[in-house]
Amino acid sequence: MPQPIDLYYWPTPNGKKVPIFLEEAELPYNLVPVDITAGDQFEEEFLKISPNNKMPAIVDHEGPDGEPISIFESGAILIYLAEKVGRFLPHSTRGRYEALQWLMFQMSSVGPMLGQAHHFRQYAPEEIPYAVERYTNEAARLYGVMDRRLSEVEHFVGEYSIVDMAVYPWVASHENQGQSMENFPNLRRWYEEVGARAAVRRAMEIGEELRRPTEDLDEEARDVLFGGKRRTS
Ligand SMILES: N[C@@H](CCC(=O)N[C@@H](CS)C(=O)NCC(=O)O)C(=O)O
Repeated sequence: MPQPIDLYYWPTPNGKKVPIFLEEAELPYNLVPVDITAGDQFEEEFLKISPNNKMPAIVDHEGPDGEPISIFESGAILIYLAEKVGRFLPHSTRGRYEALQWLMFQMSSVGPMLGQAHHFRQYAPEEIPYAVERYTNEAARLYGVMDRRLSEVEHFVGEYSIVDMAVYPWVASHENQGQSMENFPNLRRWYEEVGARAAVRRAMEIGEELRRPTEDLDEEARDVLFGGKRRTS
């Protein structure tokens, strides 16, 4: 019986990528809540695992050499887990690089830009039309890139992979980013298909009870997430 993996987690799009994998692969895990609205991400013990003060992170007590290993950055976690179980990352060299390039696209563009669109549309204390327009337009451009790709292939790299797991929770939040699935029929077809998977449905509910609705983010929480309470040392 494998030892459970510790999953340092809060229910956000980046967080949800990892339970999607764990549920798909049926790997046992312990949820360790990291309340990023209360500042848990700045705790000394957590920074040892995740020095950039962000979740998700994992500790696998049965690492590659039999010793515990900790990993931060959701893309690295997904690659690690895929290699651990030998699934959800193509085995051929060509297929592997195809997956890695789309995963990097998710990590460097889809996550950060859609995150900014959400931030300026919902969380910014004052409306900044330039920022709202810039990031909403960039989100729409990225949705277009994904829609085009998914007009050619069933999933981002043909077979269902860690790329789909990384993109799905971000697309699930499309309304917050000012996007309508009506405009992206191929992405919508993919979104509905991936969202119907039992493991994805289970994962998307993980830790939902922990979340505070946007309107409940009080001044203190906003300061921890976006303001002067963000410690760097
Ligand atoms: N590139 C990182 C981003 C992770 C990330 O942005 N996590 C956010 C929540 S979605 C977080 O923990 N924020 C806490 C903070 O910035 O203090 C990854 O994909 O793992």
